[in-house]
Amino acid sequence: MFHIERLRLRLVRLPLVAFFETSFARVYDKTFILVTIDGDGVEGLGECVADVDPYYSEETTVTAWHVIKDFVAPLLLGRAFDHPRDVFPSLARVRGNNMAKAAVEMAAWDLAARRQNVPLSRLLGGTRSEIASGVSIGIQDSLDDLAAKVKKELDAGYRRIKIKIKPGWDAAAVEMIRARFGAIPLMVDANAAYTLADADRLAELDRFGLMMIEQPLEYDDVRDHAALQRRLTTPICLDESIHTVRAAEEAIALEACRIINIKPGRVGGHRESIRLHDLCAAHAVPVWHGGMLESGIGRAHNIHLASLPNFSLPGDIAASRRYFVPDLIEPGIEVSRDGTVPVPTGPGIGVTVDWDRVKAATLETCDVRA
Ligand code: OSB
Ligand code: MG
Repeated sequence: MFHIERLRLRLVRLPLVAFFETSFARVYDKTFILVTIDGDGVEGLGECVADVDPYYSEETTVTAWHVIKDFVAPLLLGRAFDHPRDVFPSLARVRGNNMAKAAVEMAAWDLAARRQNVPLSRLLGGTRSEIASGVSIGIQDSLDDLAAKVKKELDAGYRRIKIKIKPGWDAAAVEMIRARFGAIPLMVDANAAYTLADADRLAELDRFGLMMIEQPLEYDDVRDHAALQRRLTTPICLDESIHTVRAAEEAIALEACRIINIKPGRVGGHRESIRLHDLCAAHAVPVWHGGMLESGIGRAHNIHLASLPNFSLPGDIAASRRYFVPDLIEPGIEVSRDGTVPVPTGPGIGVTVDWDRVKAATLETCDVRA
């Protein structure tokens, strides 16, 4: 049992070590909301993955701030919960806004785990002591730049390479990687940059033996992905389209994908991620953990969640140094030479926050009490 007594929101901005480009935007820094929950003399932390612009999903830092402060907080403050799995259902009156809900819900899981003095992975039902790590490489200015990035990440030990693609930066990039690096575990992510009219062009990727193609079509589509999957031998993995467990049920029933990427922010937090994980396991659909350029705080949450058994493919959970130097946690997340990350064993998310760095990166703060 734990109480939610105070919620603190901080708007934090961190410069990225290198720009990150997807089919929808190039970004140089990361601005996000850090959520702290106080209760019973313990503190829980959550990171909101909404960006400043509504290009990956509808939510932004401004909408999430508003929804947390004015709608989520009043439903939770002053209440006691037996278990953090009860937090998400108590927010049912608020439609959607999963990233806003997830940041608070995940902070509640961290708080509950700290109260019990156990690692978050234990409370979530994790079974592994380390997770397999892959990298997501953004669109580059040239194929030579891309080749240099791929080489660097393979040398660092990462277990699979994902590259971002879009029309005009797809088959040639994959062909170059296959020519220079051979049969490495390789996949692509289009972030919804194509339509079903591009099916022939996407089928040209089949000859490269990719592990999967992630979210080729519209961000909220299931039906066209099912039609596309019937025309591809490469497995489709859905990311953006899986915004609820129900959407995953539909996608699996329609055979719109063979793999699913789980991001807790996209589905409303840890409870919904576990339900999605279990649904996929029951249908023999492998899952892997996605990433949203999180700081070490959100990244730590992701590591604990990815310790569940059906996370059978390497995820987008890489070392802190690929994103932020310094990170908000000390030490940062490290990846071993064999491409794994240990699951922290301390209470809660099990990482140490450098509050001076948080303070220096904070643009705005807001406290909400019962
Ligand atoms: O589609 O997985 C995505 C980053 C921002 C928004 C969407 C995505 C991504 C990534 C980066 O691929 C994954 C990471 O390294 O955090
Ligand atoms: Mg993606």
